Amino acid sequence: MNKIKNIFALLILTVVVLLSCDDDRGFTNPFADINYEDLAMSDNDSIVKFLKNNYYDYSVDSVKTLIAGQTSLFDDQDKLKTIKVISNDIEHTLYAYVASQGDSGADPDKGFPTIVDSVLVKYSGFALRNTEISSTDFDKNESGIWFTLAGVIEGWTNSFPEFKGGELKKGPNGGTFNGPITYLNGGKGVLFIPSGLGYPSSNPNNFNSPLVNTNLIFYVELLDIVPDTDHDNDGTPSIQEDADGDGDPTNDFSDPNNPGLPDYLNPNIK
Ligand SMILES: [Ca+2]
Ligand SMILES: [Ca+2]
Ligand SMILES: [Ca+2]
Repeated sequence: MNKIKNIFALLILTVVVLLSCDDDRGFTNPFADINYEDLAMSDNDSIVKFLKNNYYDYSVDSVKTLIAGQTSLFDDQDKLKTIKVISNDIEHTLYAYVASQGDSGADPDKGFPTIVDSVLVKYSGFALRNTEISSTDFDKNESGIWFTLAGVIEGWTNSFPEFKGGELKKGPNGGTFNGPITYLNGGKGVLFIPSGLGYPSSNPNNFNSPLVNTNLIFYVELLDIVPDTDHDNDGTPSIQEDADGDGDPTNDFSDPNNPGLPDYLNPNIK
C-alpha cells in the first residue's frame, strides 16, 4: 500500500516538475490577443479592396492594377466565385477567380474534384499584405505536383472544386503522344485566401511560419484529378466516407478501436 502511495506521489511530483519546467521556459503565445472574428473581417476588407483595384489580364494570365476600360476582379461576377467556409468556429470568405473553368474533353469523369480528391496542380503563391501583393512568390511548382485536397490549407481544399481538370494530350488517332506528358485545357485562375484558411496562429504549428495570419494569393492551374479518390483503397470513395453527412469526410471517426483515424483513411470502415 505504501509503495503504491509513493508511486502516486512520485507521479504527482513528476507532473508538477514538468509543468513548472514549462513555465520556466517562459513560453507565451505571441498571438494570444488576436480576435479571430475581427481578423476575418479585416482580412476580407483587404481582399475586397484588392479585388476592386485589380483586373485579370488574359493576354498574360496575370492580375494587374485596374485601368480604364477593364472590369475589376470584384465586378467580374461571372468569374469570381465567393465561397463561405466555417473554420475555427468563424465564417471566412474565400474567393476563386475562375479565368478558365477547364475542360477534361473526352473524359467527362475528370470534371470538378471534390474536397477530398487528389489533384495535379501548377501553382505560384504570393503574400497579400494590406492590399499589396508581394513582388516575389513564396512557393511555386511550374511542372505540376500531386496533392490530396484533404491534406492542404483550407483555402485550397474549398476552392479547387470550382475548377475542372484538363485532358491528357494524345498522339495521332488517339494514341500516346510522342513527347513530354502534357495536359490541355486545365482549369485556371487565381485564389484569394483569407489568413484564417491559410496559416492562422489559431494552430500553434503556424506560429513560426513567415505566412502566419497572412492573406494569400495563388495562381493555379488544375491539370488533372483522380475522380472519386479512395485514399484507403477500401472500395468506397473518400467523399462518401462521411458518416455524419455534413459533406466533410475528415471529421468522421467511426472506429472505436482507432478513434484518431478518420474513416476515409481507415480500410476497416467502409
Ligand atoms: Ca475509402
Ligand atoms: Ca463528416
Ligand atoms: Ca474507409
